[in-house]
Amino acid sequence: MTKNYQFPSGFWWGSAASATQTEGSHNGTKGKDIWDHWFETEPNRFFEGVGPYYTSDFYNRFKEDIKNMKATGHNSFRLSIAWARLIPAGTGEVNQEAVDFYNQVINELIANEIEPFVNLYHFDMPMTLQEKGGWENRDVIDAYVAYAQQAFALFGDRVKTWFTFNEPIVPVEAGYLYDMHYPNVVDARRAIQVAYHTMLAHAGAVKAYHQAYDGKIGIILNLTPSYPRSQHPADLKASRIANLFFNRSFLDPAVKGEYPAELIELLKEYGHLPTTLPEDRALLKENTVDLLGVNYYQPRRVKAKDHLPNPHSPFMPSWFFDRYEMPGRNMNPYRGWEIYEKGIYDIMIDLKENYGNIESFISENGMGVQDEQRFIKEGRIEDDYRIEFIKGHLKWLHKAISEGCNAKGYHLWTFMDNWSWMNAYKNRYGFFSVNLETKERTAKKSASWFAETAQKNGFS
Ligand code: BGP
Repeated sequence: MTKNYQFPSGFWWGSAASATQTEGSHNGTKGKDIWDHWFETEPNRFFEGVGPYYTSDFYNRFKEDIKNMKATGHNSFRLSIAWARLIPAGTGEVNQEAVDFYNQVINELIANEIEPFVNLYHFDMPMTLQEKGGWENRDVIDAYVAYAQQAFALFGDRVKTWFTFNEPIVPVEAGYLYDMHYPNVVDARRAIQVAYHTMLAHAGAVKAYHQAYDGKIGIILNLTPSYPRSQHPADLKASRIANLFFNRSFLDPAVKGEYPAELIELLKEYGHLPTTLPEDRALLKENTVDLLGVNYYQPRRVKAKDHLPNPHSPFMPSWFFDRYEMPGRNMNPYRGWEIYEKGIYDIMIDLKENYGNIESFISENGMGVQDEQRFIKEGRIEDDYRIEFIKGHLKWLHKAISEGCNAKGYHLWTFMDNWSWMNAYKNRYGFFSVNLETKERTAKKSASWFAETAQKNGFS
């Protein structure tokens, strides 16, 4: 007998996107951000010569896209505002052209009964502020809060669901530990300061929002559940520390208003506590989130170190654990990420048991695939693998909800194929494919499956 997976009424069906990856139109009034700068200075570093200028052109085609969202069963959609488009110099004057653009997008979504979820920061630091040190500079916290206040004032009458940051750990890891994003620093001390300042900026924006508005504000975290190789105490410890660094370093301050004591102890022991001010503690404690977006792609499999780290090598989170290549794991061969559907359930149970069952939703989940054109039949990409991927994750989300988890929705990454940070257009994630020459959008099979699922509020 086939089981029926029916979701609670009002479940959020939709998808997510970000400004840099979709908007295009960089030649007008938008200020430069770190992506513009990095691509201009090192175009062949990661982008295959295809920079963030070359997008699906949401800037000019959002009406058509929103119509397509409606047809795909969306009742909600997450976009991000490009800080450097709204305030080109990072601080000061607001760009009226940007205000008009975001107003039109928000109004169009609402007119189509799609609730706009607006995220303020998706990896895109304005270049003027990066030149002043970016998140290493405490003044940038004030600049960010002023930007957030500006956005609330401009759009807060209609936008009732806000997010301060998408995956704030990514710029920390990729930009300050692993040399994968600009500014290409490899220095754990600086990374920790960046992470800490980002959380203060987040709390400052939450405070400003709660003081003047009655909607909800949250943060979007990419949670990667840590699974130990075995129940051996050394493996368990390795897994616990990975979880502290990669999940709890943002999850705990965002939801509980304080950092885990074990993380503080560990950083203290190695002389890596960030520079703080006495008032920071109250700011974090008093300004926790109303809801949490969970981006889930892959778990983290870890084991105890095979070899002790060289004590003279620079401090790194990887001092405390090794990655564990679990035999037989199910990999997405294109992106190199493990597909482990149950991870979504484990995250939700953790939120229920350890984080007060905070309201949450899956804010990103998706499958990047190369060369999808080879799956075309009669003019349509038959992406059954994506449908199976979504179904598999939704089943575990359904189970979590049936056990009392406070999960309110599911957003796919992403609505249409888009440009990405390190591999340009190699991996495609969308419900819609985009012809990069003509910008023509074409629905994949998953789009009609999702529309039907959203319409029935479930599947069997
Ligand atoms: C998330 C980001 C998205 C998106 C996605 C897919 O981490 O929030 O911006 O890019 O991952 O990753 P990628 O495009 O690198 O395959």
